[in-house]
Amino acid sequence: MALVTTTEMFKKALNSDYAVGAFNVNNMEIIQGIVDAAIEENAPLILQVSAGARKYARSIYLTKLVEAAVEDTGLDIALHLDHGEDFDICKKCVDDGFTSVMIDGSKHPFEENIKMTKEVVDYAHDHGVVVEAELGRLAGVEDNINVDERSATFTDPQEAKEFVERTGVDSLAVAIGTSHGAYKFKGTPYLDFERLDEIHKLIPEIPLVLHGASTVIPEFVDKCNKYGGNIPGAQGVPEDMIREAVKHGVCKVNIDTDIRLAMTAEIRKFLVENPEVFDPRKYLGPARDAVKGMVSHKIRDVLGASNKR
Ligand code: PGH
Ligand code: CA
Ligand code: ZN
Repeated sequence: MALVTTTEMFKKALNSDYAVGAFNVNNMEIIQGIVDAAIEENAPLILQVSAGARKYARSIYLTKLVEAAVEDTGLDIALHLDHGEDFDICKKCVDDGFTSVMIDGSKHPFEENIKMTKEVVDYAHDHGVVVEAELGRLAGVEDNINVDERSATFTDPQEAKEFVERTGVDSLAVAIGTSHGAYKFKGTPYLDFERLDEIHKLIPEIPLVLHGASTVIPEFVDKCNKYGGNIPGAQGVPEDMIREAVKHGVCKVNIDTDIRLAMTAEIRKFLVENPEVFDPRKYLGPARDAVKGMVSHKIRDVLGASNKR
């Protein structure tokens, strides 16, 4: 039992037909719900923490909670920094015991992205930590993509090859049409699988990462709205599209929004139905169960990662 890097997890996933779930965490109940699901499904697991989550929870609390999960359950878990924006935060996380960090230089010009990524790779590898980088920009919901804009923002396959060769990065996040949050598409969902395929064929040994991969599960959106929420028109990546992406080299699938929705739906429902209750355990407990149920479903039915530990 230990905090482990993603190296072994990705090696197995790359040569097989499943992907490892990477779930964003920022408190105890979320961590426990996810870990319980991974145990139940006997699945490999990445817990990831953003800079915002580190700030919210105060970084040491999250690290210690994840260490507690490892000690409590005997599960191998990779602890990953999500969207590190510069060398400093990546270094801090390496020094804090993270086993994997993401340097997200995707908003910078190509050469600058390479330079930043290389610097993080050098430091992280010296300390036995693996690195994810990103190339191309995730589409926002306002970017109603036409073909020209697509090639301007989506990951260019040839650039991806050059990027990986020059940085020595361990895995690569690609932009093929997903975006963060609960409003990913205005009309029909679209992902550029041809592009994904081309990238995978050019760098077959590099595990690809799909950000913005929440499905924005309608059941949870409806439940939020039914119990006083106001999130109309939310739409994510259909589950079938995630399954398709996993067939084309995607080894890590990032999920944050679906956790937020599962939790909030449950808390909203509980508080509306039990107005006399004010013990946080009474609603955070069911919220934890809801996270577990949702994550089990993802691992089993979407990522195909059950019994792949
Ligand atoms: C993600 C999560 N985290 O890095 O990419 O994306 O908003 O789709 O959960 P979602
Ligand atoms: Ca695979
Ligand atoms: Zn992301």
